[in-house]
Amino acid sequence: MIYPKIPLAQSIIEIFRAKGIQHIIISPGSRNAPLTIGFVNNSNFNCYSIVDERCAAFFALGIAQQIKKPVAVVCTSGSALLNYYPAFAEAFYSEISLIVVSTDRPKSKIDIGDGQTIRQENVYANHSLYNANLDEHPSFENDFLINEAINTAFTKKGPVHINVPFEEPLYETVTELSVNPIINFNPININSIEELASFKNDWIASKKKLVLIGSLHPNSIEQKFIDILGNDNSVVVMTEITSNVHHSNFISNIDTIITPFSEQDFNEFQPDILLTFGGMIVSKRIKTFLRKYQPKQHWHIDPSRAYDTYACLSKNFEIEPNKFFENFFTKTFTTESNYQENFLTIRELRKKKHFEFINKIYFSDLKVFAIILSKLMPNSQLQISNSSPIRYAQLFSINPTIEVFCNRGTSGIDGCTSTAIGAASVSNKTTVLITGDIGFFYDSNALWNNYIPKNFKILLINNGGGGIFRILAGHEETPVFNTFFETSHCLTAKHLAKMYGLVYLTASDESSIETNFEMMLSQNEKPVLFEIFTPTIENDKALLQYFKELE
Ligand SMILES: Cc1ncc(C[n+]2csc(CCOP(=O)(O)OP(=O)(O)O)c2C)c(N)n1
Repeated sequence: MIYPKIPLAQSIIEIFRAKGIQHIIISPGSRNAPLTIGFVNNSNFNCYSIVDERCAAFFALGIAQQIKKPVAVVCTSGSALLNYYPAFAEAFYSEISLIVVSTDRPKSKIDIGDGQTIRQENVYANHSLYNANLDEHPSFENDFLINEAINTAFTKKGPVHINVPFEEPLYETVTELSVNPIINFNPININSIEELASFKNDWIASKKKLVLIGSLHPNSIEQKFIDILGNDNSVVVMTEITSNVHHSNFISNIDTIITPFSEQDFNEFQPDILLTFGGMIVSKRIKTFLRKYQPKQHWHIDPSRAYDTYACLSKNFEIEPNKFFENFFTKTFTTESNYQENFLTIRELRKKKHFEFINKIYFSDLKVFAIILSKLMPNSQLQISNSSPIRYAQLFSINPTIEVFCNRGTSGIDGCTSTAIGAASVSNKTTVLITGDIGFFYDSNALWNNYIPKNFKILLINNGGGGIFRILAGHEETPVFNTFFETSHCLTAKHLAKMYGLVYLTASDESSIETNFEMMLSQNEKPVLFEIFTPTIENDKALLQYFKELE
């Protein structure tokens, strides 16, 4: 085996190995050479080379999102590690474990005019779950910090930072280890189940309970608990597309249901108890509603943290949802109520109006989403970009065997493609990314990647700019709007597809989508980029009319 000569680099590699960190995404540089050499020459690790650190970190995030274990990124000193920050923040808010290993010069070389040198220690302090600022000399303390960083990434779910100073020479190797670092594993803290009796009583007594489920990994919630919630007439369950939870009595198209609500409907809908779990909520309308019509109690279930999103958080159960339900639903009970029934009646009404509208609406973003979402193959993985793509997608029901993901931690447009490629690289399912044009062109370096699976497919909805800004209030058709908000353009992805060796398909009407969608699905020898052009100035009108005609 080949090891780097520097003992600190050896320690890092040995601790990572012992803790089962498997995927290492490396961006090129000299300062990180000891780690690059060590990781690449060690068969315990899958190493990936990605030049652009922003893309590399989002790619890592995509892998971690799928394998639900920490993934490491390794870079050189200087501005390199600042490019990890967007993904670092996304990991923090999406609760995905990312280990950033930045390499550095020794302390004595900082701020003395050396090149590629910045103040690296604690650089992610605002969003980091743990900062291990190592010392260049091998020590127990270094080992302890590395262990703590990795243990934190495993147990707390989120990003951690290890900053590693190396002195030159950096490229020397040895064949025997000169260190035997300490390895310790944190005992996992299982939070004791609190006395739930009083909460159970409130739950049973309440006739209007709203359960709102944010983003969750597929199969997170046991079916028996889904059934209990879905079959309780006093419970309305609203899910987001990223929750990956399905039941015939759940309401999955939140905006479609509540946008036409009158004052009276909102009053009837106002819950006594709001129970939430899962990650960030996309629907602005449900947030606005709950902030205005607050429940008497808001309980959130999450082992790591709870946001007071509706300014009425009364209880955070610091426990996994399944464990909570196991202890909560200990015996069967019924609460007389027609809360759920009322909303299922509304849902049926909306469904009818929805289909009437979708069938007659002209070619537009809305129509395209209706077509493509209905055509996605079962058991595939769907990655969706920010921001209007995820909002459009929420208006439709999709096949429950399709797993859905979106970077909603910070809702950035800066790494959706990279994340999707990372996720696809470790998934045995066909992965489809649906993205807008600005998000796609922003992250086009994502395609500078040798690990894109052959069955990866990008559906690029090119509406000539940031279509979301046409939908938002405040839109006025002025040059200022076009230049500074919409950032309108005439770019296409044709040449990018050619440059990166992707099969390129286009469509600009329903029939060309029909033909080329089949081509896209049958192409499994190369990744496909299917660019669908929609009419820039018609899109928002179609959507606004949709919400009007739901009533
Ligand atoms: C890194 C980052 N910069 C800016 C934004 C603000 N923003 C949100 S959506 C959007 C435009 C997205 O346009 P596009 O990808 O074409 O999707 P469309 O809205 O047209 O469907 C921008 C600039 C953001 N979310 N993230």
